[in-house]
Amino acid sequence: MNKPRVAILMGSKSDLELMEPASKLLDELAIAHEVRIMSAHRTPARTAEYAASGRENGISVFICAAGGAAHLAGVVAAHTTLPVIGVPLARTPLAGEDALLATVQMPRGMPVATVAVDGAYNAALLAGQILALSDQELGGRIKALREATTRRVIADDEALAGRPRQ
Ligand code: RP5
Repeated sequence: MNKPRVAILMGSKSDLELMEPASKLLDELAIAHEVRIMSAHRTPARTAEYAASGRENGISVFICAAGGAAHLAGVVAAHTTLPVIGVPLARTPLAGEDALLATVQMPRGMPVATVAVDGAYNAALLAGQILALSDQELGGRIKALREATTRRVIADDEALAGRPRQ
């Protein structure tokens, strides 16, 4: 088995379903990854240790997802200089606005590349694009995916344009 290059972390098992598109896309792109539950608040020492040892364990990019007071991505960023992508999740009555602000408003010197609320797919794609900087074959797979996305939108448009209107 290949060693994971991307770590998908989430604050709770209850976040798993929302993060499945990330794992699925990394599988499609043949990027070895692992999915772990790490909480900034409930397992702070374990999370800090995991983040700090990421580089020596072969991780290149962290994807960190959490809802509510979403401090996971920020805490991971505080313990590594590897790139950290934050995914705010809509898990409370505030519909993700809380998690978005908690994830994106990092202090200078501690960046978290924050994607949209529930943006698991784009987080995985961005992780792939970062890895592709030094992996030409992966770059080719990402290019093919982009082309497929473009073709799908054009096909949707053509199907709609061909439909008679009242
Ligand atoms: C956050 O609190 C987690 O990331 C999750 O989105 C939310 C709720 O967690 P549970 O109470 O379902 O474990 O830390």
